[in-house]
Amino acid sequence: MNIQVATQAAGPRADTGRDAGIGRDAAMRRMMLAFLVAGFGALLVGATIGPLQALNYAGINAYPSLRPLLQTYYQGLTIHGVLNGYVFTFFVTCGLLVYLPARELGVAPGLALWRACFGLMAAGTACLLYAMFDNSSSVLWTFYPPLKGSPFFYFGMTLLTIGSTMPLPILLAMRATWKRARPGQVTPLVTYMSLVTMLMWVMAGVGALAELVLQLDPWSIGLIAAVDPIIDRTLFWLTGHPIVYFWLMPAYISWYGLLSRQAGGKLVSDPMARLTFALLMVFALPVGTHHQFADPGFSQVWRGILVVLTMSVAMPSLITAFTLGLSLEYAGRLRGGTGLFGWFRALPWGDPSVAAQVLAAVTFILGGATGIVSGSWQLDAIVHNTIFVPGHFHVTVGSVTAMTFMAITFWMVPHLTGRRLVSRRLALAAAWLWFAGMMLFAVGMQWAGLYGVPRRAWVSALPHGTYHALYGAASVPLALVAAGGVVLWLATYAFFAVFFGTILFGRRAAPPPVPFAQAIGGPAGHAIDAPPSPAGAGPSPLARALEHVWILAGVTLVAAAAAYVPILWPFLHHVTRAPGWVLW
Ligand code: HAS
Ligand code: CU
Repeated sequence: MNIQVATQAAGPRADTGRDAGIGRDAAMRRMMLAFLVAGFGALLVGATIGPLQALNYAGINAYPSLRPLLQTYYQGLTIHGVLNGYVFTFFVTCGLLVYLPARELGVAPGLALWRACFGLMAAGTACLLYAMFDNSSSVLWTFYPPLKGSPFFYFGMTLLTIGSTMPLPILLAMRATWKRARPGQVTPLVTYMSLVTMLMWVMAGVGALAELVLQLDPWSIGLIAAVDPIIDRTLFWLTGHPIVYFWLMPAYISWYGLLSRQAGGKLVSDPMARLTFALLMVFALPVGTHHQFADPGFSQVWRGILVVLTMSVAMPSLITAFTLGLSLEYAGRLRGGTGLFGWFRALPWGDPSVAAQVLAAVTFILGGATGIVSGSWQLDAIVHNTIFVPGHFHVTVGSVTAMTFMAITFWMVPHLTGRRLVSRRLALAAAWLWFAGMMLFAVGMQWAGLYGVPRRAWVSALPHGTYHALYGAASVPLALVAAGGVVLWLATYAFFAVFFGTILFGRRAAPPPVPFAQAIGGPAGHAIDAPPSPAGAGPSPLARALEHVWILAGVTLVAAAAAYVPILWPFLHHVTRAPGWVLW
């Protein structure tokens, strides 16, 4: 049963003082902290391995000295991709997308389901860790068959994925409770964005879950002898493209829902934030096959359509660039910034949470541009399977998502634990080092990709002469990659010193409230930590129209079916049966 809980320890809606409410409030904080610790614990391991891959590209082979912990570059790369891409992001997101709406609505989440979500994901992670560290499953984060890992890998991945969908029913129940008390009102912004994100993810997850449950799980335990690599790749990308928005949208929730307040201003448009989320959901699912431009088996016409659809999915991010840019400008001008760029300098750069998020947004200009390059079929032919692609995704998930999540911890850990940040300066250093390291690393990779340096290649294991003959022309960009990797190592440890230092040793202080932003022109109750005010302006017609999330979900499913049935149908009529390969 949902009950009203205290929404902010030090916020305007004070605790009712009821014991049950206080107990539940403490339980919520503990759970949220557990999600953060599990997620960031995964990042600590994953990010520690990352720079080894950067050194690999500069011709430095650190792997032989890491035996028996790591046997190969491919084992390290699998651990890096799985822990950072899935485990880190899923734990943090499944915490935030329950906790923030619960605070915003003032409604307690279903704790049993939230714990089950944590438990399933933790069990999945344990299986994955076992499978990856025993060197049985160096199948990389995409786990493409016919590469064959151990059953622990595929069952672990299945549990992790199922667990990650569980916030949806929790959110639906909280929203229903809130709406029952306020018939006809639109869902507050942060809850709306969280709900659309989870709806998108649950629909998208069907692809990978079908691949795992119908093919890879039974194959791994010998129930079926062979699988179809092309069908499985297609099912993977049905989830594998939307997953990038499952990484991006939680960061956008913070940018739209919190950052304008943290920066000292207001969100300039609540309906634009809703529109962005609705469009991301509708366009995310149909475009997965843009990862398969180089694969055989589907028509040229479809490839052309995919380019158009991919450019469409970039549109909501362009809306975000303008809405966020204007919100930041508004904050900067309120803080006294003048002139063309004075507002940018006037932002509260001394606040590590603001600095990390603004820097993350700056990296996304490069990340978005390289995404648009990859989304064009002709240009993708040049960069596909080169290190241009990891260059692209380190200035998206590696910066936007990772830095925004770090930024959130800078206010959230004090909020959850009642402990002050151990060092603002170290937190700021972590943000700037991460930004500098990621930019060096990504620019180097994108530049080297244009020379044709392949991704996912243990190039440092080649004899020196061969390495130089093949990649000598790209030595300058590859040196940037290595330098970026080393700077990222420093950033990682600066961040973790702050994160764990605050949890363990931070000085006691009054916990800060959740910095929910207020929207300009929106009703007072929109996206702020106050109950809706009857005197406020009514929600915009756009916000009202977008309130019909089930219709939007229906449109998404129809669009996804229209894009996937014509591609999958011929594959289903020409099934290839591949036995498993173990190449490591
Ligand atoms: Fe991507 C490959 C296309 C976005 C992640 N992508 C990947 C892979 C990953 C990934 C992990 O079409 C590799 C998968 C693998 O292992 O093979 N991607 C796109 C497009 C977008 C895009 C069109 N990707 C992302 C995001 C990711 C992500 C987001 C993670 C979070 N991507 C592709 C394609 C491939 C691909 C192909 C396959 C390539 C291949 O050959 O294999 C778009 O959504 C991007 C739109 C973004 C923008 C930027 C907006 C900018 C903003 C910041 C504004 C800044 C402000 C600050 C306001 C248009 C919002 C103020 C600052 C001032 C200076 C004033
Ligand atoms: Cu994609």
